[in-house]
Parts: sequence; C-alpha cells; structure tokens
Amino acid sequence: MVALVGYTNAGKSTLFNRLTRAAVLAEDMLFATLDPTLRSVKLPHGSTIILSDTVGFISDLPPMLVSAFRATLEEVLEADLVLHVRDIAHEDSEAQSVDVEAILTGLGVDLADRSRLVEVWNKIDLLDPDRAEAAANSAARRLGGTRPVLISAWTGQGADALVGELESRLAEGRPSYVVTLPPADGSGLNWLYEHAEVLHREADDEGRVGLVVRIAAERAEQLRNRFAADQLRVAAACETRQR
Ligand SMILES: Nc1nc2c(ncn2[C@@H]2O[C@H](COP(=O)(O)OP(=O)(O)OP(=O)(O)O)[C@@H](O)[C@H]2O)c(=O)[nH]1
Ligand SMILES: [Mg+2]
Repeated sequence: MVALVGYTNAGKSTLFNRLTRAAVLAEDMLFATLDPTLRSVKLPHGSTIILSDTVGFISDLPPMLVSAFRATLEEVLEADLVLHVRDIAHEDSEAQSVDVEAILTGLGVDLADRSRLVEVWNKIDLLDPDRAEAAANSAARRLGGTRPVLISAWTGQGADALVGELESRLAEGRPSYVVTLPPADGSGLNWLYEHAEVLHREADDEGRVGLVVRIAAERAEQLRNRFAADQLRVAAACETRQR
C-alpha cells in the first residue's frame, strides 16, 4: 500500500493518474478528491502495489471537518510507503510542507522513520531554469534515505525515477537469493533477468555463474520452482549489499 498525501492542489491526483493511467478526477479545485481512491499498479520488477489517492490538506481546516478528514486518511496509517507530494513551484511550498507534516504527525505517522516516507517535489516543469537547478541541488544535498524525487506529474518527467525509488524502497527488507547456474545455462540466466532484479553477477573459473537476485514476494515461489534446491539459497545481508 502506497499512499499519496499532500497539500491541496499539489498534484496528487495527477500523479495518481500518471502512475495508474486511470481516469480519476484531477481538477484545479479545492477537494477535487472527495474520497480516497485505490488502484492497483504492477511495477516493472513484478510486485503489485495499491496506490491510494487521498484528499488534500488545507491550513486551518474548520474543526467540524477535521474528524471526517481524518477518517478518509486512515489508510495512510497502514501504508507501507507514504508519498508526500509537494507543489515545489508554489510560493508557500515550505509552509504547506510544514502543515502537512504536522497533520501526518497528528495522525500518528512517525516522521522520524524516513523509511516509510518519500518526498515528491512535483511541478518542476513550472520552475525556470535557475529555480529548477536550485531545487535539484537542494534535493541532492539531502541524505540518501530522505532525498526527494523531482517530477512533473503533468509532463511525466521524473516518473520513471519515482517508480524506481518506490521499487527499491519496497524491496528493502525483502530477501534476496543467491542462484548458481551451471556453465552455459543461458535460459536460466534469461529467466532471472526477466523475472527478478539482478543485483550482482560473477562467473568462476569453470564458467559457473553466481547471481544475487531480488524478486517480488509474489514470484518467490516461481523462483523456487524454476531452479533446483541446490542452486538456490537465501542471500546473507552482506551479499545483497555488494552491488
Ligand atoms: N504544470 C503542472 N501542473 C500540474 C502538475 N501536477 C498537477 N498539476 C495541476 O495542478 C492542479 C491540481 O492537480 P491535482 O492533481 O488535482 O491536485 P491534488 O493534489 O489531487 O488536489 P486535491 O485533490 O484538491 O488535494 C491541476 O490543475 C493539475 O493539472 C505538474 O506537474 N505540472
Ligand atoms: Mg486530488
């Protein structure tokens, strides 16, 4: 479960559409999204995620609306990843971000746990070249796990990088396997490149090929069926890191 959250008008529904190619209302109006909307999306490495579009946050929400608003955001608490979509071209972008983070904290999302949070800096197509460069630099200065992804949900620029980031974030903690192939097992090699993410590959003097691969949970069974038990073992953490 991957939830898109953010200030109203940040571009959540536009991004949701780009990622799902679904026709969800994306309009320049307050609360264009009245209900959280769910769509399942298959990522290139084979895992299926559920994307959840949510209602946009606004400052000074009338108290009467707060509880209704919270109810629509319950999914956020259960999400494996929370994408905080920001309109980086908006003059109040920083203040909006502070508001959103305060609301997330109020909902019980632990912002210190950056492993669940991805900041998405949207609308980079609206930045002039100087501001675009400044944004890219300030993103690059952030530490690895907190580095924002710059995109334009409108033009699609950066969308592939975002999908890549989602895949690697979701893959953290998933087991990797070491597969050993006899010399000239081209079809085994092809199978692995088609069905898994190959993290590392090396051949020994006899031509045997050892690979470290990561595979979607949904496909682990296929991997075990495709290769003999003595060709396959779960990789140790240090082997997964050696790419
Ligand atoms: N130029 C540009 N416009 C964008 C981009 N992403 C979204 N927009 C526009 O911004 C407006 C708001 O987009 P939405 O996707 O509806 O925003 P939202 O975050 O879902 O808004 P709420 O559901 O009201 O919270 C629309 O007019 C979009 O076309 C972008 O990357 N670039
Ligand atoms: Mg919306």
